[in-house]
Amino acid sequence: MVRRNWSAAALAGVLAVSTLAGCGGSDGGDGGSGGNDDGKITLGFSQVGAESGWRTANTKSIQESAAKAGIDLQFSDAQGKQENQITAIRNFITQKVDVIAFSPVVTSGWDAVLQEAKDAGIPVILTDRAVDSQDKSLYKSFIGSDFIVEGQKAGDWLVKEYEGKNEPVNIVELQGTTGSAPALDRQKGFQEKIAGNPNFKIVKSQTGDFKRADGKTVMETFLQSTPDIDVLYAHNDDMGLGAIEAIEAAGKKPGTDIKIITVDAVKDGMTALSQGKINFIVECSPLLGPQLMDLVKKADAGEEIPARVLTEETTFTQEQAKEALPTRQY
Ligand code: GYE
Repeated sequence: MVRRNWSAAALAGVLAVSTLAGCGGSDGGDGGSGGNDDGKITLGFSQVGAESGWRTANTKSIQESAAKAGIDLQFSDAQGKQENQITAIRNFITQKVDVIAFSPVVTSGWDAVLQEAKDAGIPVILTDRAVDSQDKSLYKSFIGSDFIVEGQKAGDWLVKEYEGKNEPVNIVELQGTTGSAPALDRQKGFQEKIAGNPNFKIVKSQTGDFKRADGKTVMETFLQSTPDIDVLYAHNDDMGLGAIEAIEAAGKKPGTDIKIITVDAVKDGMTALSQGKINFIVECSPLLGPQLMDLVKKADAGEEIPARVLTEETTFTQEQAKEALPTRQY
């Protein structure tokens, strides 16, 4: 009880101070760190966490491009939890930030908080991952990759790899975070492409939460239960890299005994690809910062912005990885 009283008193003090500061500001009384007292745009950004090399590169891109664009970035790390993201977004609304952007950890459960942002008149930009809200007016734009196309590219490569061969192909799949847009769509696109050939069979499919350590432990269980694995499809490089450790520990040769396809093309993944431990990588660009800042400026100015901004991406074979590695940014 005593503690509660203390924090209530402390909170009252903070509120009093920020109200005073707000009164002195040019735009009068909006207080909080979201106030435009310094003339800068304030962007509240809720990041998923730090689960992968992709995420680290994405965070760096957002932080660097905000600084370059002169945007005041309020960055919040949700540590992989949706409830933390919802709390962060509510805090941004209370602070009256100018624009909110976030990378939703999962697709569902956003309608209420997005409605709150809309009611507060704060434009929201989805970054990297989609939500399943039916009301598209709850956000202004969605910038990021087409994850279905990424899954299709992975499937296309596999179909071509086994062209003309008539043998059973046992595939294991390491899924990304359960319920996340990239996990759902990379699975869907891949399945679409391999469906036409009855030789292809996904014998095991489980989440590795986009993390290297989880990729390793799940692959260990796959190897124990399924001796004849031909192909691993991992929804990101990190899980593939963890799985490589498990495959090597089991005395098998990754890339040869078990063919490996991953998504992202971060430096560690590209290195393993160039070494022959991965066979094919579908690129997913984390460098969303510069385009996001352009959208933030336009949204803040009340300009029309495109509802969907797609990222340009390619794919890499082992040879292409060797060529691309020296100049790879992330
Ligand atoms: O592929 C994975 C990360 O949402 C596209 O999240 C992103 C994915 C990326 O953890 O490595």
